[in-house]
Amino acid sequence: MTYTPTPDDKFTFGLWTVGWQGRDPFGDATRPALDPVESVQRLSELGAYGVTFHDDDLIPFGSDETEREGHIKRFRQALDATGMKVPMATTNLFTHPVFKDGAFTSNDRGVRRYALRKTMRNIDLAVELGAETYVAWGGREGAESGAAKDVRDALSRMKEAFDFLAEYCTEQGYDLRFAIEPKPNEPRGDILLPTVGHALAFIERLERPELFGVNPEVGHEQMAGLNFPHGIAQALWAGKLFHIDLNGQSGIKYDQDLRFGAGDLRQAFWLVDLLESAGYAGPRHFDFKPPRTEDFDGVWESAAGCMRNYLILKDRAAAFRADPAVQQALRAAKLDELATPTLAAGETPATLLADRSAFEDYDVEAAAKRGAALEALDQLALNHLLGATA
Ligand code: XLS
Ligand code: MN
Ligand code: MN
Repeated sequence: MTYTPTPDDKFTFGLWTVGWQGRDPFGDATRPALDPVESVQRLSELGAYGVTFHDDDLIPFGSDETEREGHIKRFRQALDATGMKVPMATTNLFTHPVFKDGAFTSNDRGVRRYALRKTMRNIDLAVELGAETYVAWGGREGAESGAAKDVRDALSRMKEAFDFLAEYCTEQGYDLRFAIEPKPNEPRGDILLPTVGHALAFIERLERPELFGVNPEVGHEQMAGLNFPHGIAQALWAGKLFHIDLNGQSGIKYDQDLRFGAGDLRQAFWLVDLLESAGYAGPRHFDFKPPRTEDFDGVWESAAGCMRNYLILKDRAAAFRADPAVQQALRAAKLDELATPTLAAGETPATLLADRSAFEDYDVEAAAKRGAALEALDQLALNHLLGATA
């Protein structure tokens, strides 16, 4: 096994990931700006399938029309020359000071209308470049204090924005779906739609819910102490996993955006196992930040590491599933029974009430005594993850 990525693996990277200059709240940039054209070339050489972008990653904020066309032209040429794709794009609604109190939910109505226009403009470009998914991360849709945001009004404004954008895409005949990206906090003290669960519930209130899914990010759920694979499983179950942001995070702290595989390795293993066994067909998108300790060698090293770690985990997860000892342990732990409906076909409340074996004659003590056999199963998983199956 060489774990060398190819475009068939569908690995994609945001221009803002390898292009991150390392500016953080306590320190200045440690790396110069990276030309998007170079990112396309280098990522293609490393075996990636494509790149994604915020409008401002490609076209610096404030560029005039001629400059804008120039940036798009150079980018398009790089895509054509390398065969790299753009499956997703998104809007930067958080860097410019105008968005300090949010975009779609800013208290200032003029800012909200400006945010819609900025988004519509980049949707047009996304579609031109062949994107199928439009991500919406509400970076500054939130508050630091209680009275600052009427959350019910803000959710109404958020719904208004998404309903409007869906209407726009439908009118234009765009084949584009939206993926809402949850995050609990950072840069706001608290952000609206903080978890996958909140986003899934919100989507059902939209006028065209079928056009909306989620773009969960590993670290964002883990910042809230949540189990990422469980969130992904629920999104898959709901038919809403439209996109995914892969990276690494070590527990409940600031958004670390480590390379994929760093941070919680066990959750990374179960995540890859889930995506691969569920047949997730979308891009494996890395949204990470090469640490500011690194020069450009370190940047490309960490980008390559994201893909390599995914492929290693994919291999380990496949070996785990194929192992006869694991299959036996899965049966011992009754996973096949969980997949069997609790009620027989056509069973009604009356037939269950009439079934004495379900209650009156049920040996509840014997069932309570039986071990669930989950530890043996988990140790087998750990053996596979660590490559210690001998
Ligand atoms: C920030 C988000 C952001 C989105 C795209 O925390 O992860 O990078 O993925 O705007
Ligand atoms: Mn993040
Ligand atoms: Mn993200």
